[in-house]
Amino acid sequence: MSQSFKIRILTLFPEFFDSPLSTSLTGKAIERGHLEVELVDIRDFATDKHRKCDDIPYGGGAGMVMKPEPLVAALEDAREALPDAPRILLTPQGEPFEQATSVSLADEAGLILVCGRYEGIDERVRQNWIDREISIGDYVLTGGEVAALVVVDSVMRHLPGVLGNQESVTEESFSEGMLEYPQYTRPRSFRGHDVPDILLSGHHENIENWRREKALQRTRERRPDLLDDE
Ligand code: JET
Repeated sequence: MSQSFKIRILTLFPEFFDSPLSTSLTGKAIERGHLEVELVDIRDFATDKHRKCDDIPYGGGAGMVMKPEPLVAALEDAREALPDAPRILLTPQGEPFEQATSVSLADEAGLILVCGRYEGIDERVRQNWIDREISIGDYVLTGGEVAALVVVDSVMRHLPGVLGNQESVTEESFSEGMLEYPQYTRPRSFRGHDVPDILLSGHHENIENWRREKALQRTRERRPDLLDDE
């Protein structure tokens, strides 16, 4: 089996990750040794007695800024552990995180994910100790933790051995780059709403064509932007 993919997460709230990382497919990937997630508490790198990690902004204004010293010490420690992994800051100012981003991150020599809190991190840290900035979407979160979980969940699915055959085949199907076709399960009739007859026909070619048409129709209606290039 291929070596375990290592992700180190720098955060002020390591406990935030406990249940999401132990549950579902991510939990399985960790159990089976495909993925290793190291949670590092930035506060452990603060040297003063109050273990202070934030401070007021120069120039004034509301809120607090993450102090450089503990964060850079945590980043230096991470560099030593994962010398070739990109140091990625989760921030609304980053490049948009897309499926293609996720696929390419799975090809890196591990990841170092930095979760910002407060109004952000000191600009000098961003400029000199961060390789890349990623945004999971145009909204503001309380901190980068939820965004880091999105990245872990999505990247994990591209690691060799994580998805079973069934799930991999679904990913490669014609609907790649389009929205998914509608799914149904038993019962055949539910509170007066029936499953389309074609899905019960056993005619695989007709079913495939129907699904392709539904996926296309749904994509045209909801996300025409997905059909623009290609
Ligand atoms: C986010 C990521 O909100 C998001 O990330 C968390 C966050 C909140 C506040 C500040 C921050 O860092 C900013 C910074 O940039 C240099 O220091 C990050 C929304 N979409 N993707």
